[in-house]
Order: sequence, then structure tokens, then C-alpha cells
Amino acid sequence: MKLSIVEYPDKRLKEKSKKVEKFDESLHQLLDAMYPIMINTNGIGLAAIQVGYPIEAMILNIPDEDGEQPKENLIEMINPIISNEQGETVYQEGCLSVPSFYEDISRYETITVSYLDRDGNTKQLEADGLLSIAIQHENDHLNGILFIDRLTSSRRRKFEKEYKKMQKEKKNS
Ligand code: QAP
Ligand code: CO
Repeated sequence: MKLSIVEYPDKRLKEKSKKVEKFDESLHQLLDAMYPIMINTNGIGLAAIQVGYPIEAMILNIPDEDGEQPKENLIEMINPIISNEQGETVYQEGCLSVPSFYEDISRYETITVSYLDRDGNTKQLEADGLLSIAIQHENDHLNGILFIDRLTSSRRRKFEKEYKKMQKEKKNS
């Protein structure tokens, strides 16, 4: 399975993803193919829609204290539901679908997330720190929302200008 990252302003990123109903080999193949593309592009989180599959699936691999991302720390979340949102935290976010742009975004500090694993088993996790932020960022993708959609209108305009300029430079290089 050869995957590539869907980049803004591709309209597919606005699609709302559908719940996964079949926990079969094709789901496993997709999840297996998402992992290397995330690692090779220096990602810590990736939603299926970012590789063109509009299904409620995401993978997360938060670096440890040494900055390593061993595969044992990989979390696969299917059909996530976030609850018990508490507190506020601001972090300079980026996104593999919006390359080379980073901005401060406000998120809940702690959350509870209920989800299914790749075999359809029910799981629950309490998350804080970077994991909590990453889950909220990826859950936004499942709803067709990008982190740039959460910028104030003036910051968003600044982004559009910078991003267009970057795309032009990319094309000419
Ligand atoms: C989402 O983001 C996230 O622009 C995952 O050139 C963001 O993995 C979770 C990346 C913030 C928690 C906090 C972005 C790699 C990776 C880029 C990513 C780039 C190369 C983004
Ligand atoms: Co993203």
C-alpha cells in the first residue's frame, strides 16, 4: 500500500470521516502503512484522512524523554470519543498536511478518550500533556477541521499569505 500525505488546501481535508465498522485486514493494512509514513516525515500523529481515507482512525506516537518513538509506544485509535475535557493549555502546533507552519493553539489540558483498537476492542485512556493535545488535533481531522481553522481571523490571513508564498517558492525550486 503506497500512501502519500494530503496537503492543504486539498478539499479532502474538510471531509468528515465515517465510523469504522469492519475491523478487517484492509483496516490493518491501512494502519500498518500509516506508521512508516508518519515516522519518515517526522510526525507524532496522523489521521487516516491525511492519507486520503475518510475513516475515523488515527495513530499517535509521542516521543519519550530521549526523543525516541519506539513502536511499542504507538497508539492506534478507532472511532474515538472525547469526554471530561478540563483545563486549558497552549502549544505551538504543526501538521503534516500543513508543512512548515506552526502556531500557538489552545486546547483542553486533560481529556478522557474512549476508542476501539484495531481488533474492535473497547479502550479508555486519560490523557494530558502532548498526548492530550495530539488526540484533540487528530480528532479535529476526523471532523474535517485543521489547526489553522482555529486561528483568529487576522492570524489566519497571515497564514494564507505566508503559505501561498511558500508554495510558490517550492514550485520554483
Ligand atoms: C499533530 O503533528 C500535533 O510542518 C501531529 O514540516 C501537533 O506530527 C500533535 C510535522 C502538535 C501535537 C502537537 C509538521 C512534520 C509534524 C511539519 C505532526 C513538518 C514536518 C506534525
Ligand atoms: Co494534523
